[in-house]
Amino acid sequence: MGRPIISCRTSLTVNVRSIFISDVHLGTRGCQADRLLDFLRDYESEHLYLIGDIIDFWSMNRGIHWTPAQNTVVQKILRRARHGQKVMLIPGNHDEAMREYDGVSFGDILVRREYIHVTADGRRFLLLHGDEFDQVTRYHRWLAVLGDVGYNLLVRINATLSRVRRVLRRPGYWSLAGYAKNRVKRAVSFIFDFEDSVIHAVRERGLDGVICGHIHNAAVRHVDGITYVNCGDWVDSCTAIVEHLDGELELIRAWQPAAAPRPMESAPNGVAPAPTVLNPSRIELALRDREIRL
Ligand SMILES: [Mn+2]
Repeated sequence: MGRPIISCRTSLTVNVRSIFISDVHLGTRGCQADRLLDFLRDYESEHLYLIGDIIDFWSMNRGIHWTPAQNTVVQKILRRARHGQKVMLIPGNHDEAMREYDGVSFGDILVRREYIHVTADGRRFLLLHGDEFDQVTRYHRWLAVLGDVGYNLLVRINATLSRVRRVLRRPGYWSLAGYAKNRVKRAVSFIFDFEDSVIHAVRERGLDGVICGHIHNAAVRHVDGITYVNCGDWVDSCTAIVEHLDGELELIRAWQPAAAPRPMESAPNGVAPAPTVLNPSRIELALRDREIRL
């Protein structure tokens, strides 16, 4: 036994003021704990903000998928807290039980329902998970849980399809992407609706911006004087936000997927369209979007 030898990492640790991550979904098959560990190895910070859906209790009700790498993630975070980094957990909807512990510290990790972070350059950002602004999880919890089951199933089906595609080395296979593509437009409108309502709320409160998660769609956008920041996720896109020492916020993509073939709009001459690399969170959004219309 023993740890596998990790290939030599050439990158040096980057010191940043803050790290913001969300939607790690520990306890699920989809959680990309290894990539998160790589990221945490590369970035050191004074503040570490965990902005919701870190441990996925919803999914664990149906079965726990807990790997050694996921254990290490928890250990590394606890260690950071022990060594004086300011670690804060802001629960999301998948770890909503933690919301009852607003203001309580667990092993040097402070739990807050929401928090205002002041950047090095003096801007005030509201930190919150963001499900409060998702009409589905807010008003139709059972639909959200249903969508969650469907999402996990689709992710697994798609993983199998990808494997088959690789083995067969052929482009003409039935793809879930086709299924998803029809709904991309509505999924995009879901994202815009979410972002708009978050931005509206932040403006009402007289803040400079917001840093949230929940919709698995990382972004740093400036909209009419408000900075909208989303941490993305560690299930699909492997993204985080860092605040540099001067207060600048940057979106880090810890993993870039191999160049994806461009999706074709139509299938000329009866040839099946080229396979599209599928973004599972888009499916999740599409599912939710469909359910809103039920
Ligand atoms: Mn969430």
